[in-house]
Amino acid sequence: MNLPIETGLQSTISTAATDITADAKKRYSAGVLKYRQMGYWQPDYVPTDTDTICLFRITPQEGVDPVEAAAAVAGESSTATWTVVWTDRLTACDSYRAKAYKVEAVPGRPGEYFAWVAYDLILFEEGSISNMTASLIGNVFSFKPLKAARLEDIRIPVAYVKTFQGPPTGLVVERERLDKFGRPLLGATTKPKLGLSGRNYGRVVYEGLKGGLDFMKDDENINSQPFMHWRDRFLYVMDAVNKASAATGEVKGSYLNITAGTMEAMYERAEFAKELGSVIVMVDLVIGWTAIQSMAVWCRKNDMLMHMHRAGHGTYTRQKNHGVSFRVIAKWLRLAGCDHLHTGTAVGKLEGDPLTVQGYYNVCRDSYTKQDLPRGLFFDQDWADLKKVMPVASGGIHAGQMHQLIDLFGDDVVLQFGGGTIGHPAGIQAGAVANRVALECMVKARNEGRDIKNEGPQILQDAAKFCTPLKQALETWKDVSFNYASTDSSDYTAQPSVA
Ligand code: RUB
Repeated sequence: MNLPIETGLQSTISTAATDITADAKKRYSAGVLKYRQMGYWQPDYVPTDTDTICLFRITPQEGVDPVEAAAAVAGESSTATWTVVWTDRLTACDSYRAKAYKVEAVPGRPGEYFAWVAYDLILFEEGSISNMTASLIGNVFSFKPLKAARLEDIRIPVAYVKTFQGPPTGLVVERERLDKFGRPLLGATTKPKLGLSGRNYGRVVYEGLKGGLDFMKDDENINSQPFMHWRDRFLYVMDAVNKASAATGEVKGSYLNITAGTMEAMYERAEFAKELGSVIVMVDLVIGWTAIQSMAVWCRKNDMLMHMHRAGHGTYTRQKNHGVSFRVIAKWLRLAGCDHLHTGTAVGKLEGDPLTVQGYYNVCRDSYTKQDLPRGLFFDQDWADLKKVMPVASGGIHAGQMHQLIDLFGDDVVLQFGGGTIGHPAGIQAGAVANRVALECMVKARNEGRDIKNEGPQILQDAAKFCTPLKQALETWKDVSFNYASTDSSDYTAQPSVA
């Protein structure tokens, strides 16, 4: 019977190969071996162009060898179980096994290690994020020898990228359909989140769009509650969109949240949105990977934009030592197919430091993402011409931060001010005017070569002399900041926070 060859606990990294797969008798006799002995640790392995590479942050339990922990992650996220099984020999197990090939201590984080693991292309079904995630984050995060584990980053091979359709419309075509270029798009989330009747909801949407916003947006938790049936919402919202478009001569939209309890209900809601002439529908991340991919296919067939609200992501993305980084979720979502993706604000009410958040934006908008450790990007990623996702900055932002937002994120972004529109002291339309004027004066100043990062407050004050709504917005929210330490910043650079 097999027994683990090395006995005793280790506290240092021993990276020597302990693979005994060459000796079939030793390797495949019944019993228990260490994962590193079973071939899940291969320090000489060189990943191929078609391998998926994952970087895990692991925190082994006291006394657990980090290399064995890395091998266990590779094993449990691919072919292994806790004991030797002879049925391995009925498969091409040497190539099917994921291989942990590098382990390094995380700088400045005692007890944490980075582990690089490579997966053969054959392990994942084409075009299925559900399948890929069932392996990569299926069992390993509950594994007892690990106190914590986090999937920090992933390199997806072009061969696998090409099995996905990606965003139904993409950033470039979105701009063409909306006929809006050279500036960020502007939006607002209708507030309060819950409770408005259809008619009042429609009034909020009209006011926001008429005042100068490009989009209004349903919130993540508005579906079809007793106070407002979804059909009422869609009817009143589209009435508002059409009236505002006619009044302004601009293409307008409002993200109709089609999230529902079943796929059938979501399709029904999407069809109705299309029938009413909406250019966009919205889903929440909580609907799950398969539902997201199905809705993306529907959107592509029906020339619709798909807005993704990342509702729920903080339950697994926020803590630095456990879960899945949002940069990985963003990569999966680009493959799965969404046109808009909430990616954080850096300056607002919700988690995210500036450089880390910029890393998420790059994942959405790059043709080829380069390794960028200060932004948390560990791998080069070739997107193989997959369409680009429009990132969305949303959550606790207001007109007074316009210079910071444009400086951080550039033009290809939707800036969404919910409370920062609807909470304006002179009303919703005034709130929208304030945001549109702040945006346009800042883009103009930037295009004229001014240093908006530093001169931004003065540029806004100058514009406010001729725009009372902007003046009121700046006065109302001037002291508001969410200056808290970030829970998820890069391991490779000091993070300045932005108030
Ligand atoms: C926006 C709001 C949204 C967040 C979600 O309201 O609360 O649900 O954007 O966060 P407001 P994220 O503009 O009034 O803060 O975009 O980070 O997923």
